[in-house]
Amino acid sequence: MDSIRALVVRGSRNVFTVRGETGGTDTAELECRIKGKILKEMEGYYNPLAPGDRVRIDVDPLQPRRGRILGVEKRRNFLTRFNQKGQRSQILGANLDMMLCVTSPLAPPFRPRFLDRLLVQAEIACIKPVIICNKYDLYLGEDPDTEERLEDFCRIGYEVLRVSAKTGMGMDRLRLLGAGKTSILLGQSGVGKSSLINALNPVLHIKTGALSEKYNRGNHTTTLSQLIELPPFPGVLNPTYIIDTPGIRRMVPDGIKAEELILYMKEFAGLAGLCTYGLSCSHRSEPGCKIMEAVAAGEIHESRYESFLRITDELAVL
Ligand SMILES: Nc1nc2c(ncn2[C@@H]2O[C@H](COP(=O)(O)OP(=O)(O)OP(=O)(O)O)[C@@H](O)[C@H]2O)c(=O)[nH]1
Ligand SMILES: [Mg+2]
Ligand SMILES: [Zn+2]
Repeated sequence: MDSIRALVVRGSRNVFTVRGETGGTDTAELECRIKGKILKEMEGYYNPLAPGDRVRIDVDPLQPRRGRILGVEKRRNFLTRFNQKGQRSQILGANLDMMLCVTSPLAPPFRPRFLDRLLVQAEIACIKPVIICNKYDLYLGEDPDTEERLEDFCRIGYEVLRVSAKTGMGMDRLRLLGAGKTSILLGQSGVGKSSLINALNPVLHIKTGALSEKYNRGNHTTTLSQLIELPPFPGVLNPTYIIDTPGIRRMVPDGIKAEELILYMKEFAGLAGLCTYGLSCSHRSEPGCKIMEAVAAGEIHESRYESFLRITDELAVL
C-alpha cells in the first residue's frame, strides 16, 4: 500500500490529526497513531510532532479515516520553548514562515519584557517575528509608555501592527502579511489569539474566553495547539495556514547558552565582542562596555537591557 503525505493539524502524545495532501484523501482529516520508531528520532523533546509538521502516513484499509504515521519530513525550521514542567524542549510548530507575537495594551496589561522573550526565540529559530498589539480599540492613549515601547520595537527593526479583532482595525494588513504562508500565534492567555483567527475567517467560531475578573488575566481558553486553514487570498496560490496555541505564562528561551543571548537580540548583536573585555564582558559593570554605552546613549532601550540581564541569569542556571 502506498503511503501519502499529510500535514499535522493537532495532536498530543502519539495520536495526531493530520490532513492528507496527496491522493484521494486530499484535505480530509485522519486520526493517526505514530509508529514506534519515529518517536525515537524525536527523543529528547517534550513532544514528537507539532502542527505544521509534514509526515508520511498509511491509511487503514478498513477504517479510511484512520492511519499510521510512518515518518516525519525534514523540517525547514521549528519553533521551541523550554517546557519547565517536562524540563525539555517543546516543539510549538514546524515549517513556519512567520511568528505573530501577540500582546494587548490592556486586559491583560502590556508586557514588553514578555515580548522580548518571544522575539529572542523567533531569532533563535530564524523565523520572522511580527509584533501584533491586539485590542487596540481599548488603547485610549492614557498610557504613553505602551506607545513608546511599540515605537522602539519598530526602531530596532520589527514590524508592529496595531489591530483590533473586535473592530477589524489593522486586519487587512495582517491578512496580507500572512497570505500564502504558515504563521503561528504566540502570546499570553487572553490577548486575543483565537479571536484574531475568528476575525481573519468569519466562518470559523473558535472558542474564545472572557478574562477572569479576579486576575485580569486570560483563563487559558485554548488548550491544544491547532493548525487552521484560512480562506484563499486573491491571487495567491499557496494555502494560508495559521496555528493557534494556548496562552504562555512564562517564556524561557530555549536552545542557547547565556553568553550567546547577545546574538539573538537585534540591536545588541552588532556589539558582540566589541567591549574592552571582549567576549568575557558581563555587560554589567566593566569599563569600556559597548552594551552599557549603548544603553546610556539611548541606542538600547533600558527595558531591553533589563530583559537581557534577566534572561542571561535564567539561562546561566538552566
Ligand atoms: N476589546 C477587545 N476585546 C478583544 C479583542 N480581541 C479579543 N478580545 C476579547 O479578549 C478575550 C480573550 O480572547 P481570546 O481570543 O480567547 O484570547 P486567547 O489569546 O486566545 O486566550 P487563550 O486561548 O487563553 O490563550 C475575549 O473575551 C475576547 O472577546 C479586541 O480586539 N478588542
Ligand atoms: Mg485562544
Ligand atoms: Zn560589555
